[in-house]
Amino acid sequence: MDTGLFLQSLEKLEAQNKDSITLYNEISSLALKCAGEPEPSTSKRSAYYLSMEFLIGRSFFNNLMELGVLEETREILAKKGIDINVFEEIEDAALGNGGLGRLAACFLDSAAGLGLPLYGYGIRYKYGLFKQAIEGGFQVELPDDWQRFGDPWSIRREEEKRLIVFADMEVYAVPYDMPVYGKRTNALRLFQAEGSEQAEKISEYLYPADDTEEGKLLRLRQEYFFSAAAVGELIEKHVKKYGRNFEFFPDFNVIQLNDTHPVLAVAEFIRILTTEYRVNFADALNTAKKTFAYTNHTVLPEALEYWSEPLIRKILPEISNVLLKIHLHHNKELEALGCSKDEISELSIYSARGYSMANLAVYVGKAVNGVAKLHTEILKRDLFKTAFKYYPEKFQNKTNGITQRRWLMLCNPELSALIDKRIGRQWREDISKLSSLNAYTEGAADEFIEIKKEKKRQLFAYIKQHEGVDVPENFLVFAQVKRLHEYKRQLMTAFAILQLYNGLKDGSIKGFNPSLFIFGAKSAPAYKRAKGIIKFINEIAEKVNSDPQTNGLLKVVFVQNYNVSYAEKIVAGSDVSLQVSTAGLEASGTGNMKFMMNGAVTCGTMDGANIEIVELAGRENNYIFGALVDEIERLKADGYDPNKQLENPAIKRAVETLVDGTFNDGGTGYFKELYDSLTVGASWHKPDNYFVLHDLTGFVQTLLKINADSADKKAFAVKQLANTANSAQFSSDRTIKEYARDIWNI
Ligand code: 26Q
Repeated sequence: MDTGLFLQSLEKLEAQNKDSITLYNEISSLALKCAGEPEPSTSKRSAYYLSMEFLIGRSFFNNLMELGVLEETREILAKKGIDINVFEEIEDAALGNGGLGRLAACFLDSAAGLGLPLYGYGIRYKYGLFKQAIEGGFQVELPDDWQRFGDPWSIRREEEKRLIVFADMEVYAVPYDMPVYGKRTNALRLFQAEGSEQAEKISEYLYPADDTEEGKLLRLRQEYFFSAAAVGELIEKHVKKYGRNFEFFPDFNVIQLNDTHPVLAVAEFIRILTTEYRVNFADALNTAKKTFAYTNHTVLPEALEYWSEPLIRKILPEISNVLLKIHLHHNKELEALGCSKDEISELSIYSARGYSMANLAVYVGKAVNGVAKLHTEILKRDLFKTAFKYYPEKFQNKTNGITQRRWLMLCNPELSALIDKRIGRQWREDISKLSSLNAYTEGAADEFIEIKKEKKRQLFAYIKQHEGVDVPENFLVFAQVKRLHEYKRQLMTAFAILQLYNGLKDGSIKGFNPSLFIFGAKSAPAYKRAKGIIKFINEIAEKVNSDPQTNGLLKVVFVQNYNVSYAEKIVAGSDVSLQVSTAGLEASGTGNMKFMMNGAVTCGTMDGANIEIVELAGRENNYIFGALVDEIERLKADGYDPNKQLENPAIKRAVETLVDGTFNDGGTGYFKELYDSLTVGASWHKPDNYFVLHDLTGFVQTLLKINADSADKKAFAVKQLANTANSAQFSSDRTIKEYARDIWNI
């Protein structure tokens, strides 16, 4: 970064009579120019991260911070009478919908921060994840036209566009590079589809509805489009530099598949080698096996991808041929390994359901990793049990992480300053140093309490402005913010709140400290039960917040349009992180890590990375409840009957509000459907498939315990600070170092 030039030019920048969007574009463009272009890799091997999602959030503040000019920019603008916070009006780039996409963004940040050559490849969606409004308690989806603010952080590479060929259409993939700043400048390369109105549809929406044949085709096109563009480009670069010596390709390139969405890259890779360069199939496959690695992010059966053969054949006949060849080759290998018929059919890439992208990824991937210890164990034990039997060497764990630059330094400069004061600034370069803070959890507790108060003030002001809800400063803050899904059990939290409310009303709960529950979540537009849960929470919020008997003690707010920028405020201003998924189902979670780093205690189940969090920060500094994975498995085997739980009057009272007229779902039938899902089962699920009622009582007791413990402000702050002090392990710097060492060899 030419800091001098940037600051000088900024001083001279004419700011009068310009609106904030114009200024945002001018300042960003200036910074981009002074920072210089992304660097081509000088190391032998580079890693490429293929992902359908990159949930980067707002670039402005983060990039200026990474470039080391955020504070000066703030000051120079202040002199011009401009509050830098006006740029908070610039909306996030939400080119992702949740953990997997945010993880990709954290990884890019960490790799750049560590000086490692990692490049992201994805899609430049015209519209990101929908903007959510809550109207009458219901989720309303609005298009996210993020580019209307301009896109000053992207560089269009017209001259590097590539033609992507489908049987029925040809499409240009035009790259846009977003620099990723750190010790080195890497790039996130997003492809935009162009060439015709039809073509443009491919990069129009993130997750188009795929409940119709047309929708499925569009999604298939998206997956192939960016995978083929990425692989085509890497092969072309290799040939230019080293000729057709593809056996050396893996010496220079490693491609990480972020879940199965980019797995068609494998078939495209083999297609190009075999048809365009006349490499024989077996050699091409072998090269692929040394090039690709696969990360699994979920064990939920409904999220495993299958592509029907006719669908692929229709628009990608050559890919279909390649897939079939891989399948046959794989089967032969399995026979040679001595697999039984059943094992072969289980591992089969092709079956009656179509092509299994996961089986393909496990077969071709040189490494297969889960994203937290428990998750990886479950992959080895259940989902990929047989694959693990035959290829145990492929399986690895890489526990997720988050970037401390966005998730601590940027979103919580106050806490960062406290850390500086106690242990010096080295932790900013080497996050492992953060553990020295353990010596100051007592000594710095009072100061921490003041900082938490300040972050709450900031959060509450924002909530007041955006949701119209007033929260007094003394409230203890519980937050559950994440995608809306039944397995994450926002519904269980809703019932728990009702139990607290009932207990406060009838006097059975005494000495309760004022508490706020924050929810933030988007539901997939077609996911009816999730939408019902949003409405239910909003009905509860209205009732609880408007009851003068309790509203000095209990408040509920469902924030609209939860996104990265909202998260930055919520993680810094919360006391208690709610991570209450059914054990075995949350692969890792990363929100849990953000809260931990900002000094919140975890109230959660033994699931995903929660297990590692309490292992490191101490069980005594967190609050664990609920059935363990083994117990869940036993309950399933023994025939769990949720109706038994309803014999408990407190549970019954809370659950019956779904159907007894207490709340109104506006005639949608949502609440009855939720009730049925718990009591008789809905869709293909058993009743209470996620064990909400089973874990509810323990949850309520745990909430009450936390509430009581929080009365000793100092002791509670010590617990919170212990979480911050032990959070270095959850930096994505650590995760990326592990990928670089164990999988990428960069
Ligand atoms: C699958 C088939 C068809 C259409 C869409 C999908 C699909 C899309 C997105 C399936 C899954 C996803 C996203 C998954 C995801 O975000 N998983 C989360 O990944 C995080 C990072 O590893 C973990 O921390 C979370 O636990 C996990 O839920």
